[in-house]
Amino acid sequence: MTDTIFGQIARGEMEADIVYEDDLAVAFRDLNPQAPVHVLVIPRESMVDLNDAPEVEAATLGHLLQVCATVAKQEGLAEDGYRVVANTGDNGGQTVNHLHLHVLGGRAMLWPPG
Ligand code: DGP
Repeated sequence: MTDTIFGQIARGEMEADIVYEDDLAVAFRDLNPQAPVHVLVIPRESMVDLNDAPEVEAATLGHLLQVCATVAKQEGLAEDGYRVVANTGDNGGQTVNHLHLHVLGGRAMLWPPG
């Protein structure tokens, strides 16, 4: 499995502005925010992207969504709404090969995305 900067953040080897963490997941602010609130939720376990999902514990994947909801509530996004995105592969615009969910909020999102 390729090591990435997110793997280093998950192991506490790289600094990040962490807003939530537990045994399975870490959530931290995106370095290049695309919205007033932009948090990345990653599994501690290394997986490249959603293509790995069938081989991963379903509970871990479900937990990542629960962490997104926890973070959204914590950041005051729950009532007005927010967007959760998993960019996957080249066409998805993925640049870091460690599964991550973007939690974006604090403004109205456009649809369709670019
Ligand atoms: P994606 O394009 O879906 O792979 O998103 C990767 C995001 O990660 C991008 O929005 C910028 C962010 N990012 C890249 N390197 C770092 C870093 O070292 N720290 C933090 N906090 N965010 C990073």
